[in-house]
Amino acid sequence: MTEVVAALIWKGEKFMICQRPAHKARGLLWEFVGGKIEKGESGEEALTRECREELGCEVKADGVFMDVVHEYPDLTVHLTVYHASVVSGEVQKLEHNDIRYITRAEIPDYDFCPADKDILEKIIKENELTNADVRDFLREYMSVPEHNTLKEMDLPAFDLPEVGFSSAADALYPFYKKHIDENFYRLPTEWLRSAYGEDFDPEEVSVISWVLPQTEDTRDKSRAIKDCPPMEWQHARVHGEECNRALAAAVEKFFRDRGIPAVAPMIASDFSWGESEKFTLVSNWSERHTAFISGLGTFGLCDGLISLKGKAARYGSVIVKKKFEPTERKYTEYNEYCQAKNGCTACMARCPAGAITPAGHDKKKCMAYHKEVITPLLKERYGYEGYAVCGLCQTGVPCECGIPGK
Ligand code: B12
Ligand code: SF4
Ligand code: SF4
Repeated sequence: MTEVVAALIWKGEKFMICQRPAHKARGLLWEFVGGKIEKGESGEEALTRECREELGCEVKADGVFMDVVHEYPDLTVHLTVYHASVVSGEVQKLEHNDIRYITRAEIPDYDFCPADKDILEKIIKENELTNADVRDFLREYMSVPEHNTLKEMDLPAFDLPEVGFSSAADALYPFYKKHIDENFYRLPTEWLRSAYGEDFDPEEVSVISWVLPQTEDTRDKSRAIKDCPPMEWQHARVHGEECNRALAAAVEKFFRDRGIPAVAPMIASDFSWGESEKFTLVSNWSERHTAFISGLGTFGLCDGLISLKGKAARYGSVIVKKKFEPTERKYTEYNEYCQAKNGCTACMARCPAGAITPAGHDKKKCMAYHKEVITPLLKERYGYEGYAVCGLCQTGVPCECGIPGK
């Protein structure tokens, strides 16, 4: 059996195919760039070498896409196809008759080597992703202990995520652009434009939003304290947020590996914060407003978003050029789940800074408490000098881990 490797290289929604030279076996048929593994080489090393020889550029393998065994009359090949990307240099035609980037829809226009049949079928099928496939991917990813960890505390950072979907064509996106800051906050299509340098039709774009609920252990410990949250909460902000960002990167890659343009604003190089007269501090993408639009929950008096898993949680999202069924918003008001209108004052009582009043959340007082009280308290109590957050208003309240009254 001949061991062969090949590269599946996506450029946006198109992938690379190469036409074999006329004088070789299977002449003028199309294939994926690659070749035989030489003695002592790993699959990845062989792929890099073959691409250097055939394309004149540096290509990096990034996980196996699939492998197949195919019997030709003259040889049997075990072909392993890798997700790969060009990391440096320009693609050149050093070996092939032609090199093209094609969309899935163009596959029938080309005659491929027979060994590639199952690979092409998988490429087509991978586009038929459902909401459930995406939710399963997120939950499976976060089920891996190394992906969901408070690190030195050796505890999971979060419970498994709940996932919501919205269309970029939802009227709430332009509504929030105006509401937050027209010159700063970006629409989903503006994020894609910035990442890919082209325009996208909002009808074809979806936003995947998730909530990562704090664990019962972290919530229990935070609930027991009145002035400064425990180290579990701090680590959930630091290491938990690292997991949240790694999840965003994994979701982005999940789509990009399938030739679907995707961007995770929170890890994009042009994610930024700014000062706002209306909202004190704003970022150019708001995870909470995205979760609200994506059917995950509504805002509370303290600003926190109350999801179906409660308010003690972190949020994340990825924008993709793919249509998904939007999650139904089981609410009409932006603050529907909050019980302040029925006299709830629990988050006001929990706030040691007096930053929450019936009028809402005073961000300046909240920020001052973080800096002036939490930071020195954490140092004194735990010798901790890292990024310090409060978040006491998220626990010991009726909206801590579910929709109050439901
Ligand atoms: C800046 C920021 C802060 C600032 C300012 C907070 C703020 N409310 O904006 C400070 C440092 C104070 C802060 C503190 C905290 N933060 Co913070 N923060 C952010 C950040 C980076 C940006 C938020 C932003 O852009 N806000 C913009 C303005 C517009 O939001 P807003 O004032 O909340 O919006 C209000 C209006 O839009 C109104 N509204 C909504 N729809 C409508 C419709 C109509 C018609 C009207 C009239 C009004 C209206 O309701 C909203 C709430 O009142 C986000 C991450 C992100 N990129 O989203 C995290 C984020 C919001 N923070 C988060 C967390 C967890 C915290 C803390 C608990 C600290 C911690 N890590 O433990 C505290 C909680 C403080 C609090 N009471 O909210 C979470 C949210 C958790 C949750 N349940 O909501 C986020 C999403 C981070 C994450 N990735 O999960 N944060
Ligand atoms: S504690 Fe009560 S008032 Fe505060 S956000 Fe939750 S439900 Fe609303
Ligand atoms: S994070 Fe702390 S200081 Fe800020 S509003 Fe909540 S309880 Fe108050």
